[in-house]
Amino acid sequence: MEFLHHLQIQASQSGNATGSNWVHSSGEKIESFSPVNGQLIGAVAEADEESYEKIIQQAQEAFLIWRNWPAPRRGEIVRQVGEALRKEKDALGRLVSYEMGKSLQEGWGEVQEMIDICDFAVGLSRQLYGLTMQSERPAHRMYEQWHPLGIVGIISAFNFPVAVWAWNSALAWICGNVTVWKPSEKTPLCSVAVQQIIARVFEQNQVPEGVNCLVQGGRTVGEKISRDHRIPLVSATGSTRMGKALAATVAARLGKSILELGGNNAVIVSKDADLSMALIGCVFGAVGTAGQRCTSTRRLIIHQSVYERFQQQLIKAYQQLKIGNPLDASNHVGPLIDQAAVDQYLQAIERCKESGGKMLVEGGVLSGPGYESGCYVKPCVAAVHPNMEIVQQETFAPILYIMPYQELEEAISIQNAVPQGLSSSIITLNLREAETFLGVNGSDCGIANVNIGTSGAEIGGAFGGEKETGGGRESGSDSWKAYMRRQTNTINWGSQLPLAQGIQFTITD
Ligand code: UN1
Repeated sequence: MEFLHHLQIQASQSGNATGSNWVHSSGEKIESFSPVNGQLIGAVAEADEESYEKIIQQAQEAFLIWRNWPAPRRGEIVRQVGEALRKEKDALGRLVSYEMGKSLQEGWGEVQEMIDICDFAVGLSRQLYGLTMQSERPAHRMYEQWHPLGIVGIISAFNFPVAVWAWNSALAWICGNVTVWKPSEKTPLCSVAVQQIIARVFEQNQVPEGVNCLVQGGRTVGEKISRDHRIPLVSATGSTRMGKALAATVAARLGKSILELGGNNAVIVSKDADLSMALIGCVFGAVGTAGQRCTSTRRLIIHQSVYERFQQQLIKAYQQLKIGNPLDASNHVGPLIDQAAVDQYLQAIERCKESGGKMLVEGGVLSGPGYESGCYVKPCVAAVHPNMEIVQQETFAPILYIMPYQELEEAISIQNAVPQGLSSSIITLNLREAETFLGVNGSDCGIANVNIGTSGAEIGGAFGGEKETGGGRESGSDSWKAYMRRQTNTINWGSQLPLAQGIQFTITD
C-alpha cells in the first residue's frame, strides 16, 4: 500500500483543518475500514465544539482577504491545484478505490473529474459575466455584477469521496468564497489526502489560512453546518431523507442550498436501438461503482419486440462480470461500502421477490478467499412491474429492474413515474423518438441522454436533477451563479434626478 505512505495517511490524525494547519479535536474517533479487505486504514476525530468554532472563525477571516484577490489570480491558484492533482492522480485514485471500493479505473476517473473542473474553473475565473441593461432614464447606466457569498459548506457523500467536493470548491474559490468541507464519515481519509495536496499549493502561493477548511463528522456536524448562519450556502450530496432535513433547516434561516440527492435512473431501450451499444451503456450504468452512483442505472424499460433478445444478452453479459478486489484492474465490480449497504441490498431483493419480481440473474453475498470483508455482492437483474414499491425506491446497490413497454409515450410515463428525477436516457436510432424523449413531453430529469447510459456525466454540463433529487445544479454551465450573489447597480451620471416609472415628485423650497 505504497500510495498510503505517499499520500501521508497516518494511522490516526485530527482530520480537521483550517488549510495547512491541522486543528486538534477531542471529538469521537471515526475509523475508516476498507470495504476491499476489511482492514482498518486509519482514523480521524470528529470536530468538537471548540475545533468547529476555530475553523469557522478562521474561514470568516480568510474570506475578508480572499474576496479581494482578483478572480483571475484565484483562478491561477486553481490552475496549480489542477497541476498538483495531475501529479497525484495515480496515488489518489488508488486511495479512492481502496477506501470507497470502486474500481481503480473509476478511482482514477474520479480524480480526472477533479482535474477537469479545475481547468473549467480557471477559464471561468476570467468570465463571471454580468449583463448590462438599458435604463429607461436618460444619463443612467444599469448593470449587474456578481459578488462572492462567504463561506460555502460542502457536505459530500462516500460514493464520490473527492470529485463532488472538487466541483463545489473549484467554483466556490474562483468566485471568491472560502469552503468548509464535511466529507462522509465513511471516507474521511480521502479528504485528508486531498487536504494535504491542496494545502501545499495554497502555502506556496500565500493563500490566506482558512480558504480551504475541513471538518470531520457525521450527522451532528452536518446539522451544525446547516444551522450555522455564518454559512450562507450549503451544498449537499446524499440521500433524499438527509436532503429534506437539511433543506428545511437551511431554509428556516433563509440560507441557500444546492442539493444533489437520490436518483432512480432509467434507460429506455427502443425497438430502434443499436442493441450492442445499449448493452455496454446499460451494464456499465448498473454495475459501475457497484451501483452506488446517484446516476446508476436502476431501471431498464425495454420495447416488447426486443425484450426477450435483450434480456438474453444482459444475462450473458452479467455472467461475464468479474467481481473482486477493485485495485485489480481486471475486475469490473468491487465491494459495497459497508455491511449496512449489504443488508439494504439483500432486503431490496427480498422485497422485490415478495412483490412478484422474478430474478433473471440471482443476487447474493460472496464469501471465501478475496471476499473476507463481506461487502462483495453479485450484481443482479429482476423482471418487475413498474409500479412495485421497491422499484420506486433508490437502493444503492447493483440491482437492475427490467420491464417491457409497447408505445414510447408509455415508456416515458413509466420513466417519469418515480419520485426522483436525476438522470435518464434513451437508446434509439430513431430521430423522432430521441427528440420526443428530450422534448417538453419527454423525460422530467435534470439529465436526459441519447445513445449513452445514465451515468458518467461530464463536468462541463450542469449536474443535478428535479423532484426528490433536490433541484440543485453543480459543476459546469452557469452553475457558478449559485455560488455568488447578484447585485443590480443603477448609476445616474446626469445632472437631474428623474424617477423611474415617470413618477413626478417635486419639493418646493
Ligand atoms: C454521484 O454519484 O453523486 O455522472 C455523482 C456521473 C459522475 C458523477 C456522479 N460524473 O456518474
